[in-house]
Amino acid sequence: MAPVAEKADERRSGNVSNLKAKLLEKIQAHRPRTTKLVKEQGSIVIDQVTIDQCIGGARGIRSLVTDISYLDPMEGIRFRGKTIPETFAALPKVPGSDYPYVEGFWYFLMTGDVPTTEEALAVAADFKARASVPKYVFDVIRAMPRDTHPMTMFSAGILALQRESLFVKRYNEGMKKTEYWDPMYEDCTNLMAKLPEIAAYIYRLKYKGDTPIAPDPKLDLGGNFAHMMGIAKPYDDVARMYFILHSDHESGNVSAHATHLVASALSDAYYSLSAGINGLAGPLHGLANQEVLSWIQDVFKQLGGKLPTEEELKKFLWDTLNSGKVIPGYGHAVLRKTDPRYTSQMEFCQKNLPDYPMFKLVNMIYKVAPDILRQHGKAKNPWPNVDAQSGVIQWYYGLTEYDFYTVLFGVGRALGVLANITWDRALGYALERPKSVTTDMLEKWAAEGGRKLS
Ligand code: HAX
Repeated sequence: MAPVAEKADERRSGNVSNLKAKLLEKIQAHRPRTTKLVKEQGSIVIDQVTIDQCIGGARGIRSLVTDISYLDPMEGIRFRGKTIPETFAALPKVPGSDYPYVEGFWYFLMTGDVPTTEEALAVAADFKARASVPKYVFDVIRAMPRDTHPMTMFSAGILALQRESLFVKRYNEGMKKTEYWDPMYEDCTNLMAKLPEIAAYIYRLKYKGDTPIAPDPKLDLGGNFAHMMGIAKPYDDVARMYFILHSDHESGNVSAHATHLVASALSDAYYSLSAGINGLAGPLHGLANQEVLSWIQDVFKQLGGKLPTEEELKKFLWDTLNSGKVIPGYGHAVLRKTDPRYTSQMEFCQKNLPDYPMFKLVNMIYKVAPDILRQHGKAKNPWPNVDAQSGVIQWYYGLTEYDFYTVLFGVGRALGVLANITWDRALGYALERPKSVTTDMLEKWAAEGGRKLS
């Protein structure tokens, strides 16, 4: 049974879904596993750290726990144990659509259980009850100069909402640690329900002459997002696919890690997600989808709108590398094969826009870039990541303002990282505080052949 405080929150939020009760069951079943690992098996060694990992961005060090998703270098992402095709196949579909309810995916990420259609619809109803965005959020966004990057507007909009935090309210009133997950869940769900409207508002404000479109309460999250963006079908399916594909990539990537890190200080979901979104805005992370489109446009521009020959394309790729830039959309910190999120989007393109010149160019790049990156000899992974394909689909459906693409990524990424920080609170994960060392220390340990571990 949910505690009385939870019931009050449910009434306030109009929570009509069984998701929260299911989540509580899952949390209660999971807690003894974490407690046993820490109390009885905590000193068992699972990894060691080298100097290049210490200087090189902690790459590969096993020091984070999440059950929401796992990234295998050769296989790619699994959400709650399912590959991307398995996830799409298992979840209940929106009627008349090829893709599932994003709300059902949220249920799946939170609980690990595939929802029934009724359960997905109940989450959709719950989201609708929480979706209204306070006017002051739009006022904050509107107060920014119009040429502000949309990611800055998005992050500011999320941060402005922080005054709504139920976690802060309950924390200040005093609550037990075992209850922390409850207002965290409420904040995360409230935030997730509001993000699509905030994102679409920024789009219409910045690029469509300040003509926001009011939400349609009859539509699911993906359908409503397409409606508020003002883009016709099948963009609703693009939105569903895009949000699900971008949701989570285990916990070590910059946006997920930044969200988790900030939340580990018991900062609420608004502070935490805003931090994660700021990390996503970097060109080596989420902004790469914008960079891909800008690079592709340059190729077309220099050739007067024509597709390049293979030789011309090779030259463009080498020119990019020789000018000290990275090939955007290629390489990955963990993956060592073509990103299955790339493949999934490629399949969408093959079905819906097979003859689109930009899709043809992306396929040409896929044919030649891995060899060039191998010859270049630096990137450990010469294969494309999620960002190499995603902008093309957006462009095809009329979303040509490519500096907005990372905001779309951000709405999707919120699904995974908000589910993660809800579980962080449920399992009482600690304040994150790795140890740093000095260069002198590293040099001394290097000379001694390694740090002496007593
Ligand atoms: N083009 C050129 N050089 C590349 C490269 C690429 N696509 N990918 C990696 N390299 C270079 C690195 O810059 C690095 O060079 P230095 O030794 O001079 O520093 C070297 O190869 C080794 O890097 P790595 O170990 O293979 O890759 P990292 O784990 O350090 O970085 C990145 C992973 C994704 C940041 C990297 O591959 C990259 O910069 N790719 C292009 C940008 C991009 O597509 N980012 C999106 C990634 C997916 C994502 O997070 N989306 O949000």
